[in-house]
Amino acid sequence: MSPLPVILLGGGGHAKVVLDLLRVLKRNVLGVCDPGLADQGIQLWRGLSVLGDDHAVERYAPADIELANGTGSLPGNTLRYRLHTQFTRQGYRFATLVHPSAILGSGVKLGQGVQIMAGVIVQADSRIGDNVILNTRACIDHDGVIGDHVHVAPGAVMSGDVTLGDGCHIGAGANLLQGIRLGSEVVIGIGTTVLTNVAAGHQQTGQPPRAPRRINEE
Ligand code: JB3
Repeated sequence: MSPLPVILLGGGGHAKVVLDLLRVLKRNVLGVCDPGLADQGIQLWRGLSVLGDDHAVERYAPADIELANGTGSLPGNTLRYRLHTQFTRQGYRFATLVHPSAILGSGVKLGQGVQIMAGVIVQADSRIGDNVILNTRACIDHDGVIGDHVHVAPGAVMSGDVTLGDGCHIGAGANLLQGIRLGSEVVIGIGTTVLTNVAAGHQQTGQPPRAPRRINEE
């Protein structure tokens, strides 16, 4: 059975990357819903019809289409989460998209609406929750458990057996030591190295370097 046609939600930065991915996967994209584009009277966005705001989705039965969440998730912005939960409650499904350049190990399980961008590596037995973005070149090593609505930003590295609670944001280029556990809604800043567990609702940012020492000094 050929995959269902797709409607893209959002027409900003993240949506450009999702649209490229849909096209690489040769998905039939019916159009984009974005209140911002619609309010400006824009009818065509990157070759796609602007269908209107999100109510335009309701012209299609849930069984006839899939949605692609083109809104990104940054700390403090709940739009991506709200779109996913609202439309899922209405019976719509979100396409799970994996870029052909990504590498998935054996036993990897992906939730609904997961977006795995170019160059991502997910190693054996990792589990990725619903509505997760594994952004460009992110890496989840073996036995990772990634909760729902998590965004792992470009180039971030989770060593083996890392657990991220729902709604975590892992900044670009961050590194998590093996076995680390983050509670829900944790924010890790760009480039931060995480060596200890972080409790739910906390953030860890910054990277104070240690003072320079002579090489070979004890
Ligand atoms: O850093 C990276 C690699 N990506 C970032 C991504 C994770 O988050 C990116 O650089 C941006 O910082 C951000 O991308 P996003 O979410 O696409 O943000 P922006 O470029 O500002 O576009 C948001 C779009 O959502 C705009 O076109 C808005 O008009 C649209 N929008 C706002 N409210 C909405 C709604 N779209 C829909 N469908 N429904 C809404 O209610």
